[in-house]
Amino acid sequence: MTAHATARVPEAAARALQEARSVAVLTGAGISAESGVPTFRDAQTGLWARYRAEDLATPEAFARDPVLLWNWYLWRRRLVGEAAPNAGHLALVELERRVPAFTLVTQNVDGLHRRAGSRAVVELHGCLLQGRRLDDGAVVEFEDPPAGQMPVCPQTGARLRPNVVWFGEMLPAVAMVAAREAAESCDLMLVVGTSGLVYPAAGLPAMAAEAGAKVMEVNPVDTPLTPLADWALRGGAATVLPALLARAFGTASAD
Ligand code: BV8
Repeated sequence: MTAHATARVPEAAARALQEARSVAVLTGAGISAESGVPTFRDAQTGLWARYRAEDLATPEAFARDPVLLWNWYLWRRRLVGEAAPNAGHLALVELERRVPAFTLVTQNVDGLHRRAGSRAVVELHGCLLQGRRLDDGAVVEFEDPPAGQMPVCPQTGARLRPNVVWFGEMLPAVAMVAAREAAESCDLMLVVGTSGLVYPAAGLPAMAAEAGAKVMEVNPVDTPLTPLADWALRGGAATVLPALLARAFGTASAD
């Protein structure tokens, strides 16, 4: 039975976090919303409003129109470049310091968890700050190209694709193994800011629950994952996560 709570964090939820020896966190685009990075399903605004993200984030779309795809990713890179980690990202950095075993599995490609200072980060869907060489698959950092040009590898000049996982593509095996291990070995899985629609990432909370973990969801609204949760903390991550840590560890809350 899921205990719903608004910004007030139930004592039992705080105690579960305080007593957890191994915590796995699964984050989605919602944790970056309060950094000004639109969520995956709200991102299509302005000139991108006429496209569905699911239709753009595919190998077919890139093959059909690499210029359009790169313009979409360069626009998102600029959004992310102007964004800063928020109190929700920072609360997870604090949590990592307090828990003996901690893994942060993210579906996000914005790099904000690493910028916040999280260390044990598993980027299931890659990172849009990196490119991948089309000829040999090597992953490289690159500067935004001059307007109207496509990014190329600064070392070899090879054409690049964004280093992200598109729909219909396999997730990086190493990342998926690490994510599964974290889900199956944790006492508590925190599910933050995800609509729970994209697999295999959305299957991780069920894996954790089946392995005996407690599940705690942080989201303003119910999702398909809510029935799995022992606690559903209703609110924005930048408010709820600091409040949760304050109740569990007595740290300074965002309030
Ligand atoms: C795979 C990178 C094996 C790119 C992303 C048919 C053919 C092929 C595949 C499939 C198919 N049918 C189903 C599939 C599987 C498919 C899938 O799941 N599709 C869905 C749409 C049904 N999955 C795949 O294709 C995966 N690969 O399965 O390979 C395979 C291979 C071939 C054939 C079959 C199987 C690859 C999936 C990876 C796709 N790449 N991103 C890019 O970003 O450009 S996924 C994309 O969605 C992002 O990574 C995003 O993170 C992710 C999930 O979305 P969310 O993070 O949850 O974001 P969303 O906007 O949806 O929700 C935000 C949430 O935050 C909301 O709940 C909101 O309430 C909440 N929120 C808002 N504000 C706040 C908040 N929460 C807290 N605080 C706030 N302030």
